[in-house]
Amino acid sequence: MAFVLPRLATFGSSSLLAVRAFRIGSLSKSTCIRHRLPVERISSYVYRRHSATMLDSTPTQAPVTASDIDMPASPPKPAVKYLKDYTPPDYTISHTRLEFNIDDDGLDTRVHATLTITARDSSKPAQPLVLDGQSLELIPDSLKVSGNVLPESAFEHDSGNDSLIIAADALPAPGETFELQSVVRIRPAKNTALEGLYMTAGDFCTQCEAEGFRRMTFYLDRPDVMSKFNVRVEADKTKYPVLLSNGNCLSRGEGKDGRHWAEFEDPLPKPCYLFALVAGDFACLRDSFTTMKGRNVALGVYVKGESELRKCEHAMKSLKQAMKWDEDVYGLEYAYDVFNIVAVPSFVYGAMENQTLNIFNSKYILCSQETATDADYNNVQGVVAHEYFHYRSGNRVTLNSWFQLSLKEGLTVMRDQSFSMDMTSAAVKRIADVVVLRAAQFAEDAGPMAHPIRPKSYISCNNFYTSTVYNKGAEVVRMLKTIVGSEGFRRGTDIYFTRNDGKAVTCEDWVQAIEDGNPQVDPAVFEQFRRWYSTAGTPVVSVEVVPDTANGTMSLKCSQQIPPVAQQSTAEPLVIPLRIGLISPDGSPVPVDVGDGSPAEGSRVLLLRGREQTFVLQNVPNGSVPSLLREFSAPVKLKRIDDVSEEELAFLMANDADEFNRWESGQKLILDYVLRCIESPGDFGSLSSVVIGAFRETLCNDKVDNALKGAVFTPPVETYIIEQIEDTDPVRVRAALKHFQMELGKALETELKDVLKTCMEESGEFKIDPESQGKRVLKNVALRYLMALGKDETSALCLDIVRSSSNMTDVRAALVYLASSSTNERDTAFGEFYDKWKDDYLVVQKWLQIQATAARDDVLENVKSLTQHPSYDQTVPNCVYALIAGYAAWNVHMPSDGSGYKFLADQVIALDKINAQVASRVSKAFTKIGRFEPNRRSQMKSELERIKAVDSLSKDVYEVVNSCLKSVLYQ
Ligand code: B3K
Ligand code: ZN
Repeated sequence: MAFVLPRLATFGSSSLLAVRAFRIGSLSKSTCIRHRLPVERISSYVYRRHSATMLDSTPTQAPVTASDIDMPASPPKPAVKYLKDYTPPDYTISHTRLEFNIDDDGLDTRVHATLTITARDSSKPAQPLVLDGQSLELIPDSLKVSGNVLPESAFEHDSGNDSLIIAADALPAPGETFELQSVVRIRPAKNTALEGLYMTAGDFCTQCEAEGFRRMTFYLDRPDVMSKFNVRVEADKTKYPVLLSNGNCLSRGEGKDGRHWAEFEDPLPKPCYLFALVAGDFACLRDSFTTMKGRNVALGVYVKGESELRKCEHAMKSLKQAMKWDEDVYGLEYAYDVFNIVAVPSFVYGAMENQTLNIFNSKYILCSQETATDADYNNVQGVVAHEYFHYRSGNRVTLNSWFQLSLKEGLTVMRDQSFSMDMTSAAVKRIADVVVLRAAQFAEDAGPMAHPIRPKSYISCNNFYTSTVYNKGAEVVRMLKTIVGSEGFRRGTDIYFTRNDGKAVTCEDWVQAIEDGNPQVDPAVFEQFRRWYSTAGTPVVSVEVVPDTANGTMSLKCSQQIPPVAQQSTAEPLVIPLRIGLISPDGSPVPVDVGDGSPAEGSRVLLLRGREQTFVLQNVPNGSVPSLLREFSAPVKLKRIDDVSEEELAFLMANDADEFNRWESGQKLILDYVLRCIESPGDFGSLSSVVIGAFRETLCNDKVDNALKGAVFTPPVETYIIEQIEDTDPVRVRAALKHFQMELGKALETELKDVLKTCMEESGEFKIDPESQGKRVLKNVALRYLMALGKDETSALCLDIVRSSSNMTDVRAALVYLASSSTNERDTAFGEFYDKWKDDYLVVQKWLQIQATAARDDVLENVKSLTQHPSYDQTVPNCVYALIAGYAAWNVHMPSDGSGYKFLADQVIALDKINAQVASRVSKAFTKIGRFEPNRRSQMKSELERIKAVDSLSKDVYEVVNSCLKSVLYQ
């Protein structure tokens, strides 16, 4: 798997570029403006095949013209941006006034902008003002500097390159503040990219992160430009009665012809990616929150109609819990008077943290017992909290560039995970987060798009909203907390939030604040810790446990290796906190004594810093068993070099005080068995009595929480197993997993039936609390194993649940089990379910996803026909994620004839014309190319080449496809 990718060509000095670069279009009048463009702008216009010539030639010639250059046959390669090239902006915008005149149909919305601009460094020579702008129609003579219309010769609107360039000599001298006015026409109804201002279900809303603001007006669309905003929105009053934007509403009024307007002011400067505007017809659930200083904050959750109001109560409750938790745990109070959330059906992401006006994918707001599962309820709680927490970690303290994305996302994910651990079952939440990390992030870290949590380069920053930036980023923050302790972490966060309030900062500023809050920690630890921000790949920590019974010691001989990954062949050792414990043979905890005179009663954190390092534990009773990497204290792969027997894992499963590691030991038992089955496909052995006994004991142990039992019985997902082996045949993986479930189901049939019966009898009134949810988890896990036995009575029970259960958790689970079966009940259940829920789009999306992810040979045919179903709409991201991304994640690798890959490539090509970000997300299924056996690899390669050859492919899809193809080349 080792490969090193060459970088795309970088370019030389800016003067060289100035004389050799040319643009697509607008060549004639450009020379006076062009020669002052910054490097990053010009490089994106340059055809790569000319780069070698450019770098070799002498930078003294006269500007070239179009006729001097033979046009390349291949399309231009999108430009790469590098972290090392960051420079602050030439200009700042202290104030932004926007007026949105919204037309009824979304085909001719006018945006008037007045920007108050100053050169950032008045001692520097005047620079051209280069503004971003995409899909904007500039109204003639609307561009004015300090009230004077700019002549056409003074600016260049290059729609091919999404920019507006105003010549330096058309602007006031550096040091003088000036106003720039413009009017543009936009067409929200035609905006299928769902960035900027767009229409969803007849309403208008915005999405600006990362670079959507430029689709509404010409601007310095980068997070280190922070501005105060005043906004006026005007629209038809009947069609769009609700008008919202950031901050406080200063005034409202009625205009002519049934129109109305509202004026908003956001007093705190913010980057434009946090701008938001909504105009539509919504119902609102209102509430309020009293802050720790006694201030009243008006809260609102806006949804499509009155009937949806009861479905946002959980979201409102979660918001209030999050506001209180941030005060209690971080001492952070909300400072505005208003906080609104608007839920919309068409949204590319989960939600967006716009200042005071969050906009959400309705999937993460709406929930009711009948339509949402327990997982949905927990997701709503987590996502509402996440977006609220961004108010501080992201909004008040923001980023200086998109390379620093993990600064806000890693920290905010860590904060939302801790919040959910406090609100639900801590161990089960931690397990769920680690399952996601291992299945998604570890795979990403070993694939063609591996990158550090702070990427060094990108083509499209939208491609880097990844599991690495988010989930591994959260683990890195969590490790800092583990190293400095809870109190030290709070001292550090206090410094971070106070020192950087209102600033655009970097990951470096974050680590510095934690370091400054913790002078008791050796600064060399922080220095080394910073490497996590620039190192890709999942470290492997190998541990050999060597007991010395004569001396009563136990040596942990540790080493760390960081495997070579895309664009990184070697890496320096990292600081890895290993939380460990010891268990005596009778199951009781043993204090961990590292010989420093203060043995720890429970767990102890050891810092692995060298490539090899041995820790010697003292006063260890004979036969004690170590519990390593408790709570998953670092995002690493732990390998025990000495053999760990099934008996030892069973012992840990029963006795470890760390619930995470009880679960982990069970997972190891399952994984070892499944991997053995994969190796010997014709001859699956039976499960050992030790394994069966360990699972039986967990199932029947009254002291173990039901939700934890459910997690223990949930086998590792296929995507995780695939990462454990080379040259995988996914058909074998599925067969081995299925066999494991049949074996365990057979062995524990009586106990599982008892559990199912008890849970069904005790289900009682529907509640959302850890205990009730735990019962549902356990019940459905029992049903899963019983269903694996293929008995008619179980499929009949599943159908009965689909028909009669009043909660979606149980209904969905039963549908999932039926989906992979070949029973008559399957078709009946899916038919009846659709008929019942066809008017509820979120439930229909579940129906699509369950079919796309079923373990059956005919899934592809079914998915193809579902793309033609009246309920499937390829312009709605949730539909695509449910059906196409669902299929891509679970089934695309199954057909051995490559038909899955062909279908996926067709979908990527079609979706790219509608929404590049959605297409790019779907295309990431191809990043698994390195994992599979040669036949599948070559099928994927052909499809990737087909996608890459498509005319006007988006840079988003190009970047993914190109990385995958390069990884094949360098394998
Ligand atoms: N910040 C948004 C994600 C925006 C994605 C832009 N490509 C949601 C979040 O992480 O909170
Ligand atoms: Zn976020």
